Amino acid sequence: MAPLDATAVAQPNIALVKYWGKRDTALNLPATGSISITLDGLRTRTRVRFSPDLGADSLTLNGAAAPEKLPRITAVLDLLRARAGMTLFAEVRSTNDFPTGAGLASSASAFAALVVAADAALGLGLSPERLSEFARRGSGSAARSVFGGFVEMSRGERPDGSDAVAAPLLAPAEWPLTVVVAVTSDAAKATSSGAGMELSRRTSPLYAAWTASSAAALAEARAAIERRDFAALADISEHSSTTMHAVMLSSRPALIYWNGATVECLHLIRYMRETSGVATFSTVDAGPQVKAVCLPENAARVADALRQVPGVLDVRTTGLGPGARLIDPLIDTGGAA
Ligand code: 2P0
Repeated sequence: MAPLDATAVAQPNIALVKYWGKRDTALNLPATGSISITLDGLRTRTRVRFSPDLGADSLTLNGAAAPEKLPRITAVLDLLRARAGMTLFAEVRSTNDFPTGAGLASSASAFAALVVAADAALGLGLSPERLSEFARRGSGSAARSVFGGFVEMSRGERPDGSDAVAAPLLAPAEWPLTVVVAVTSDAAKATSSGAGMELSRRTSPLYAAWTASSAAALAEARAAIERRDFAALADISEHSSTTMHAVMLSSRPALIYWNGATVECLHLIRYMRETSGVATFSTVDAGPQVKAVCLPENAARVADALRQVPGVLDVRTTGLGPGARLIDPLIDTGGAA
């Protein structure tokens, strides 16, 4: 008998080699692969409860009903229900202990936690690879948060998307980097990643060059990670981030996810690396927050410096964390409530 009720925790991830563009929107297949690090500390906790007493799916996010986000959740639940051969509706309760929808990849942890909890509630027992595939249907980056540490997402070649899944490269303890997140806005972004990617694919003159350069960037980053070569990883990661933002900026109309404080943080991180030899590099996603990836011994210095930048609202420091996992809600009350 399936337990029908399960709770999972997942953390966001930050791509070092970015994904920006889809080859199939219906199956949510990425145009390129990507490489990411899964964070510790920023948590999404999701309970999924299927019941014959429910007349529809429902979603509560941070204690408030979130009907606007329900269709994407229901779409993923429908896939899992079909796999399980059952039709019960579900109540989904999710909490984040970090800003939602502002460039901290809340959809990554959200769909990774959802799929892991729903898989257990339905008694499916899916493999990590299949969990990653179902998480991808909710959000491309969520496929990566199924795993911890350094993770590579494959573009995949099959039309059905069964090989567009993530796989672990290194466990967190094998290269324990630290990430300092400078929060420069807590407003939800104006253009969702999905809509932004489609705009870039249709209108940016740089889009073809961006997707064509991906395989070389992935190989370079993979080699740097294998050698634990921070300088090489810094070089390719900053280049992937700024090139993705060049694609965004060259879309029509332009996608400008940065604010003034974002730009000041980018200058500061580069200055610290080039003039003071601090091992840090920047990466920015579809939002105004800046993530400074650091060797652990440099993180406090980077955090102190970013805190001084006008417009920085908050600075959070986190290590690398594990992939999405089930918890016993009666025992594990840590992280997001
Ligand atoms: C990434 N981003 O690789 C890139 C970099 C944002 C910028 O994956 O449409 O929420 O749900 O597949 O995963 C954010 O996009 O997009 C993202 P969908 P997703 O991390």
